[in-house]
Order: sequence, then structure tokens, then C-alpha cells
Amino acid sequence: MSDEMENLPAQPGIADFDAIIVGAGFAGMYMLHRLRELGLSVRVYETGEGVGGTWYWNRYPGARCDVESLEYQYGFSDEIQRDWTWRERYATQPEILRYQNYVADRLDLRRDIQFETRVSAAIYDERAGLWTVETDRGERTNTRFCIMATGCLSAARVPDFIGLDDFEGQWYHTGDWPHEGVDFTQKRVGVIGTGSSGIQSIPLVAEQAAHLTAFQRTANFTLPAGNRPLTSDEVARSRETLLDDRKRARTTPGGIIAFEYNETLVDDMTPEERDRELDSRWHKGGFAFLGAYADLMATHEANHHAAEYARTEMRKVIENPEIADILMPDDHPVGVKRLCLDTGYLETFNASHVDVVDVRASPIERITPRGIVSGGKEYEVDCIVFATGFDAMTGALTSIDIAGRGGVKLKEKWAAGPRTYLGLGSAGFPNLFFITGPGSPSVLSNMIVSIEQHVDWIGECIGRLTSGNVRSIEATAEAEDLWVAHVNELADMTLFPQANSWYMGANIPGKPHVFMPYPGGVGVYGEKLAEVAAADYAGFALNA
Ligand code: NA7
Repeated sequence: MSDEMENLPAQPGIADFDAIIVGAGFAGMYMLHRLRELGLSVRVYETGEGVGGTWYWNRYPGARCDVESLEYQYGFSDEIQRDWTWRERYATQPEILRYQNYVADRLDLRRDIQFETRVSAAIYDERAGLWTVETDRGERTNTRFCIMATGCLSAARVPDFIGLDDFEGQWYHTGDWPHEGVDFTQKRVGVIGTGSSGIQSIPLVAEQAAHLTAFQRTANFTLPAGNRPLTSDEVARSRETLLDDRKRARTTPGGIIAFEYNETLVDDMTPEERDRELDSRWHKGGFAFLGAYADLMATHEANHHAAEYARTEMRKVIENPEIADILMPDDHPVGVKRLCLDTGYLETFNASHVDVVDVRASPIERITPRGIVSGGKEYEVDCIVFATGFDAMTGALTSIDIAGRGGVKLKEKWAAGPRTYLGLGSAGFPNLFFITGPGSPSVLSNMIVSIEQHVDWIGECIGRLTSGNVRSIEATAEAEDLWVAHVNELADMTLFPQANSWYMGANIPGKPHVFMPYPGGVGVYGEKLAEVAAADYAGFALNA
């Protein structure tokens, strides 16, 4: 661009759409609905052939949400919730995907969604004050507002193992599972990874497989989910209370009302009281275990009691003590990597056709045409399941070529870790919004509550901009710096930074180790969002 052009005043250009939304999962679907209510023209681009996002891609056996179904649903419409019936305490992937399709039908969302289209770039045109969005179909579309509803766990990652191309069997990633399903009958299966996806899928794959070998780098804390069918009374009660429950959920730390926090410090409890609390929560199932006392996630001393309790319970169900030793988590405090909820995971290792290889002690060296080599030994398999996780929180965003003011690339700006104000926007990227972006509660909360919190805020903001005389909104560098420092400060008051987790970017070689979600809780965060909006978007620059 010449100097002469740089000096020209911004000329509002003519947009093809008022807003473009990237992604048609829970976030993109609700954002589309909200913006339509404002009377805006909206286009959604979605890579998949249908709505669903996470629940469209993660079709592996055993895939289930770890937040209870009565809380893991939209809370913005009484009609929608009243006409849907959840069947189990924790919904399966097919049930959640059916629900999303039901919502898409009810709101007639698909007419504004272009499927099978991946957004490859979003470039800000400063003179026109518009974003140009490019897709892998070669389209270029202009928009005033660009909203990334790209999900926190959507960039599936297969590690760069030497030899994978030569593998003669079939391989799959849990986050990109074949729609027609996979039949493992008579197969020798290697599952690499024992996070939630490995822990959920291993029992079901083992039911079919001739032999299953789990390749475990980190033993994880896992507790029985306690899944069961919901009673008709529970469903009926929830129908009457959902909207009020949702208001309450927004004031809680995790956006989950079933998760009750005990405010007492562990040192103020007797050992019997402490163990009673841990015991009742363990057997109830769910994340409530981590709320057994106030400092469980704050100090090693406090955490240790819960971790010991968990290990004792986990050991009880494993028959072979040597296998139990391998499966026992001992290198991180409980809860700092995402706690897993399982159905029969540890019990699966009591079967004679299931074993586990500790690849922390002997990392996977390579894949051969016939199997997986670790510790100099080749484990022959017919199929490999990569339950190896995601480039979490930032991967889906940095895989799009996003360029803001002055052509600055988001990926370069975030090279040392994501920088946002409130997880909603980033300085230098006007009118670009992230739903549940890094720096917001996101993955530490009930995602749907956090999604609704963000969509409502963004919707109100865009409504105010479009009805007023404001062309664009953009986080200031000062507000962003303070927010990033604040998130780090809060994270340092917890044990979170002390594990090699995907919260820290530690699962991706070369990714900076920075704690990405906001750990202050949905309630406190919501108050901050409301204050910022009430103060005419303090910390954002509004440009006429
Ligand atoms: P996770 O939780 O990131 O788990 C991935 C697993 O894969 C974990 O056990 C990793 O070990 C393991 N892994 C990753 N790379 C390798 C290599 N190179 N070698 C061996 N093992 C490896 O992903 P999930 O899909 O299970 O769950 C993601 C979230 O989805 C979950 O938390 C829920 O919120 C839903 P590591 O722990 O890094 O040592």
C-alpha cells in the first residue's frame, strides 16, 4: 500500500454480509440465531456436512459429554428445551448431535449455513473497514463482523510418528471418526492416548477387539461417571426449572449447578470429614469431586489428600498390581489435567486380551508396516486409534490465515501464547470476535453456558454498534496486556500450571507453555463482562 493510500480516511465498504460466522457447532448455531434476531444478514461457513462441531466429528465409540445432559443444553429458549427429552445422565455423542439437528430444524438455521466449506483466511481491509473471508472453495466474501465459533478442541492432532505412512493397517483419530463407524471384531488394536477420548473408547473397542493394547504416556485420574437413565421425574422437573437454573449456573465458577463447592479449607476439616466429603463425591460421580474442599486446586498439600483418595479407589478395581502401578497417576496433582469420567475403563484392563504399555518410560519410536515400536519392541496391530487430542484453544484459530491492521497475522501475534482481552477480541483485529476464546472460562466450564454468555454479549455489542454510529470495536493493547497478566496471575494461584496439559499447550511440541483458559470462574467473569458493556465497552476502542 502506498503512503498516499494509507493517509486516506477509512471509507466504509459495501459488505456481502453484515456478519460471517466460522463454525456451526453450539456456538455458531446460537450466534446465527441471535444475529438474525437483530435483523442482520449472516453467512455461516462450516467444514462438516452438517451442524454439530465437536459432536459432528467426535463419533468414536463411547463418546459422551462429561457434563450432565440436563445442564449441557441450550438455555435460551423455553420452547426448545420443553420439546426435547434427554435420556441419560450423560448424553452420548449421537444423542447430542440429534439434539443439535433438532435445534437447527426448529430455528431453520441451515439456510444460512454453507457446509463442506473450510475458511482458509480472514483479512482485514482497513480502508473499507471490512473483513474479506476466503474459503477452500475459492470464494471471497466481505463482511463487517467476523465471528470465530471454531471451538476449543477442534484441531485434531496426530503426532508426527515416523513410519505412519507405511502402516499397512487402518488408523483413525477419535476427533475425526468415520461416519459409518468401525468394526474392530477380530482385530488387534493399538490405542495411543489415555485422555478422555482414550478412556471413553477403550472399554467399547475392547468389547470387539481380539486384542487391545493401550499406549499410555500419562496415567490419568479417572472416576466412575455414574451414568444411568434419567427418570421421568428428573426430566419433568428440569423442564420447569431450566431457565432459572441457567441464570444460577451463570453465577457459579464452572457454569454447572450440580457442582457444589465446599467452602471449607481442608485444614479446617477433620480427616473423617474430609474423607466423607471425598467419598460421597467420588461415588456420586462427576467433577464435583474437585470441589470437596476449598483449597483442593490451590496447594499441593491440600490436593494430595484427594489424589491419594482417588488412587486408592482406582486401585480397588484393578486385579493385577503391576498393571495397577502403570495405570496409577503419580506425576501431577488431581484435576490439573482434565479429570476423566469413565464407564468401566480400569476394569477393562482385567481382561486377558487387554494390556497397557507405558510409553512415558519408553516413548513410541516409530510405526512400522505391522505395528507400533516402543522400548525396542514391536507391538503388532491391525488398527491404530489415535486418541491423541487436539491443538487446543488456539489451533483452530491459528490454522486460519487471519490478518488484522497493518497485515499483522494473528498467528504471529500469538507466537508466544494467545493474547486477548476477555477472550473475546485481540488488539489490532477490529470487529473480530472469538466465542469462548483463550482468556475466557471456556474449557474450565460448562461450554454451553460459556457459549451463551459470549454470544449474548457479542450479540448485544453488535446490536449497539449497528444501531449507533460506531463502525468498529477493537480491544486496546493496554486492556489486553492487563487481561493477559490477570489471567496468568490467577493461574499462578492454582496448581494448573504444574502439569503438562493441553490447558498449557504442553501436548503440542513447540507450542508455548501458557495457561490459556481464564481460571476465575464463569460468575466472576460474567460480572466483568457486564461491567465492561455498561461502561461503554471499557478497554475497547470504538471507532466512528
Ligand atoms: P487429551 O486429553 O489431550 O489426551 C490425549 C492423550 O494422548 C494423552 O493421554 C496424551 O498424553 C496422549 N498423547 C499425545 N501425544 C502422544 C504421543 N506422541 N505419544 C504418546 N501419547 C501421546 O485428548 P482427548 O481427546 O482425550 O480429550 C480432549 C478433551 O475432550 C477432554 O479433556 C474433554 O474435555 C473432551 P499426555 O497426557 O500428553 O502425556
